[in-house]
Amino acid sequence: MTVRVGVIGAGMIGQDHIRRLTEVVTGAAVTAVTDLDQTRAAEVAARVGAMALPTGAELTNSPDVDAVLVTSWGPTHAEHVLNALAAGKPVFCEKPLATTAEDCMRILEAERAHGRRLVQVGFMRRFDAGYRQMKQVIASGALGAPLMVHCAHRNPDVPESYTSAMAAQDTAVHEIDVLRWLLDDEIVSAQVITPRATSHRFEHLKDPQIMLFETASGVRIDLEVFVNCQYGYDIQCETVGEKGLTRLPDPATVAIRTARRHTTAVMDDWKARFTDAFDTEFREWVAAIGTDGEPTGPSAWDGYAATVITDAAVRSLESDGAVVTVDMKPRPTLYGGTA
Ligand code: NAD
Ligand code: ISE
Repeated sequence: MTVRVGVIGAGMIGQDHIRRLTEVVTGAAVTAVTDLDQTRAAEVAARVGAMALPTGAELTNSPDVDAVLVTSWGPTHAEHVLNALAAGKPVFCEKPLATTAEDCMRILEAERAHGRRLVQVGFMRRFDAGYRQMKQVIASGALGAPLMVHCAHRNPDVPESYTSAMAAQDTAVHEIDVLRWLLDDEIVSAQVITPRATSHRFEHLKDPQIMLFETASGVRIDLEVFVNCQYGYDIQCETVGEKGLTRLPDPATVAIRTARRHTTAVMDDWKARFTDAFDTEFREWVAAIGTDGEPTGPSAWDGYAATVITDAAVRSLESDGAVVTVDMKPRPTLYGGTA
């Protein structure tokens, strides 16, 4: 069966995912596109032979759309996900699931009313080959119990519109999700401290930031978020256990020797670094919903958890580095919990 996907939001990542769904993944077709910018929607839709529709609601309710992909701005996600749930259609939502814990809860309640999963959140690192290998190593017990995780998330630069809170909400949110999954553990507290600020930033921005998280079992995580590091896009992750450690590999790029130097390239951005992960993420999503309609990737619960943990980190940043307890509700049975 071909899964007919309608896309809400034809900006940077929306266009990239449309290309992926039409050129990389088999078993899917993009049949409808909408964007606040209707000219953009029409251009993008025409490239792939899809309809351009005026609103997200019309797209979701179209009989030519089996599943919805939400790639609009974060504050609009909740409305589109709730519409898809009301229509009983699977929905893939780029991160964040919603920008408030309350909206995430509304989504969880709407999904639970169906008694099955329909929502997947776009945390693509779970589909990255390196993180998947690290997870296998940790789960095998070869390292003993994990004790500490050291991470860095560096972007070369960010626009003036990027705020200090976005370091948690937009950037660290990827580590927050992938570490909960990697360790199979929950984050219970967050603290954010700020070293001397780089001069390569807009004045309003606190950059870099050091984020410290603690999990329910006592693992300590330190994460450097440095979004104006200048030199490239660089993602580091090392988990130290009782008997050894496992480290995320750097992406493979050819070595160059010239002028008495031996070099390898550093990636430019997240698009290049996680291309394969995004491809796998969509292959698995299309295969899952094309088979039994139920996604198997990061759930609405994971989206909720990421939002409440980033909220705690932002509160810490805004209260001069206080340790903030994560206020998470009990996990419902639909998502592997007992509530
Ligand atoms: P963008 O600004 O390039 O594109 C967003 C598009 O959505 C714009 O064209 C805008 O007009 C449209 N839009 C906004 N609200 C809409 C609405 N209610 N209905 C229809 N169209 C609407 O932004 P982007 O960089 O593509 O980011 C989009 C989302 O993807 C964000 O939530 C962002 O956090 C997420 N994202 C995820 C990753 C990742 O690594 N997984 C990377 C980048 C962006
Ligand atoms: C961006 O929105 C992403 O999601 C990227 O993966 C991340 O590296 C970047 O910092 C964010 O701004």
